[in-house]
Amino acid sequence: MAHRWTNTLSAADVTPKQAYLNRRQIMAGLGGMAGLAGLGALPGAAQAETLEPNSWEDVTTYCNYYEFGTGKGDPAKNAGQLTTTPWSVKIDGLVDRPGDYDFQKILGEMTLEERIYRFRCVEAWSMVVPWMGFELADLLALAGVQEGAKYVSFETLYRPSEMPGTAYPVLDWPYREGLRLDEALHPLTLMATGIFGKDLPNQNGAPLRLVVPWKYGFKSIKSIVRISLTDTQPQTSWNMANAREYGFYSNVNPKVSHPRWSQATERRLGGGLFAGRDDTLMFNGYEEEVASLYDGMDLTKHF
Ligand SMILES: Nc1nc2c(c(=O)[nH]1)N[C@H]1C(S)=C(S)[C@@H](COP(=O)(O)O)O[C@H]1N2
Ligand SMILES: [Mo]
Repeated sequence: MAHRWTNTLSAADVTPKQAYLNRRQIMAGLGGMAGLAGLGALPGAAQAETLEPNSWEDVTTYCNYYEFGTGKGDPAKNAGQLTTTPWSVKIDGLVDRPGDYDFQKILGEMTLEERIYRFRCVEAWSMVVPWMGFELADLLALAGVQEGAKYVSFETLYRPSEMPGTAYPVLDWPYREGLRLDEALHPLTLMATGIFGKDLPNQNGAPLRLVVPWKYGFKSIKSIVRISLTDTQPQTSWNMANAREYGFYSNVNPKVSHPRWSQATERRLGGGLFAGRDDTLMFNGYEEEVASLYDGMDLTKHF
């Protein structure tokens, strides 16, 4: 019987892990020639070949989740108090079946195999994370995307009683993000529900958060309670806070510098003292998969 969560793609088809590893290996090979000159590059290159996931410790203690404070260690300290059951996600706007979707029920109907694994890296500190989750496209299919929809907007829970960071106006709460519909429907776009085969820790965005592997980390909105299909480009928290520094698209693009720093290289978190900086890859290494989404667009304007 066809299950509505059945993924027609096998993990091998959709997980660019293999392709990603190959690409990194090639990069390491190329870099290795020049890199041998500098001793510091050696451990970095060896690491790139295996691309081991970061440790549970790295992933769960070095976080960005401003609702729990702006320090990287704050979410791990403060997010424990967040209540994540029951959890419902309102899906509204240009959909056939708007409503409040019970997240635990949705998850209960999925087999473990349907919650596939993916990897990602994130902006200035980059991490390799074995995610569990399902395609955002699957969730949107439940609600039935209507003809005129062009964008998807997302909102995080706003619950001041459990979110001490929201007492400060660092961002205009609730946290908001958005994607163009074709980006949202891309099979790489993940609704993450777990890491390392376990449910998501609160600090990483329990019970469900977005992961867009070719974009900067801030697009990966956590603890989602609302998804709206719209025909106009949604507002996003970081763009609202500082439009000059944070655009709607937020694609990883080493050629476009952040106004205050270069983005041409990255250092993997947890790589150790001697880990060199790797060249940041266009679209975070997923160029082959996603570049066509931006054909004809000037990515220095649409950053
Ligand atoms: N609701 C919410 N989502 C958020 C953030 C946030 O502050 N609030 N920070 C973003 C940023 S800047 C990053 S880099 C990633 C970090 O995800 P991680 O802590 O799981 O590595 O979450 C993103 N999602
Ligand atoms: Mo970030």
